[in-house]
Amino acid sequence: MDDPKKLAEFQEKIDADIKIEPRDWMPEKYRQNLIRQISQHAHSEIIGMQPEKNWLTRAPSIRAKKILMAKIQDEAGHGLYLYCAAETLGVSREQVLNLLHEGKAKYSSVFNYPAITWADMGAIGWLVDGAAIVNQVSLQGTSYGPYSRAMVKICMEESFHQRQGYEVVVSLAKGTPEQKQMAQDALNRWWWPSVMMFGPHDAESAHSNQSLKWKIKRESNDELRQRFIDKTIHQGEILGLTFPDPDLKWNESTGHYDYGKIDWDEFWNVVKGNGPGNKQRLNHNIAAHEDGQWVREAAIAYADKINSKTKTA
Ligand code: BYC
Repeated sequence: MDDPKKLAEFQEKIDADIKIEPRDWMPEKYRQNLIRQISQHAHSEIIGMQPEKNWLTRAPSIRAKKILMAKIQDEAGHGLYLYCAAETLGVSREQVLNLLHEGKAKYSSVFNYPAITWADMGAIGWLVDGAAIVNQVSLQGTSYGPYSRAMVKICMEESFHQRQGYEVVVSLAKGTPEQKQMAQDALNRWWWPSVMMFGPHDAESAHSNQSLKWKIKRESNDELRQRFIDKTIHQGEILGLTFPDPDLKWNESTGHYDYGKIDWDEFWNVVKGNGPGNKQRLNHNIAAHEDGQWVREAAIAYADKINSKTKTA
């Protein structure tokens, strides 16, 4: 049990929008909740590289290849940055990776879908990064200092990613009828998984109440989902693309788009490990980690060598 006085002081700091820093006192549940969310966020960035790396060798031009390469590299940076933020809470990189590899830690459901055409590179940037930005701009205001600062840097790069994807979609949508159809097909397949990225509806969201009270999250899953939908529809319609949701329509009275029912059975099925690509994604991450063992050993040996030289000097 946390000391009630300390708990009250902590809540006062949160209410006053004072950031919590690694050495500050924090309730154990706050620490655990942050470790959970930040490490899962990091896993998403790292596993999220996989659908895109699939197209590096088949990009339609050197320009497209260079841009895609830079984007994927950014995602790796985001993951490493976020693992460091999690480490400031007293957990090791090894611990969080073990939880992922044992299937106990989650990563974003959206990365378990396959990227089967070049148009998917457009849809991922436009929709998946587009959804991620909405979520991450909100998280810039999170109460934990290292997470908040990581979000500021990450959001700058994500906005480039969203444009990279939209540029691919624009060029396909304005191309031949076959190319436009590729863009439409990618939109059809990536729309709902992107809408699901925001997590369960607020009433079903296990962590939201406490996370909002502690300002780990600044807005609810449904608020962010609605913002993403509202800002994205026009971007598709202007290209003559249609969204795979017959219930999508502008609601004059709410000032938002109404949207259809989300298939939560599909969502939970994917989250529980049974989506089209879960096994492949996780196995690939485990294999890459094992292949990298010698790199980690070499880095540690090198650091030891430098340290012993500094001590003798
Ligand atoms: N997928 O109580 P809730 C990127 C889980 S990568 C899987 O609402 P919370 C990119 C949730 O974890 C950036 N699981 O949770 C990279 C919880 O289970 P646990 C991706 C999900 O945390 C490469 C349970 O459901 N962005 O942009 O309050 C290429 C109940 O949910 C999902 C982030 O990671 C899901 N979609 O709110 C391209 C954002 N949704 O942990 C692009 C950071 C929910 O109790 N994370 N669950 O076992 C967050 O903002 C929050 O964690 C969420 C969920 C809004 C996702």
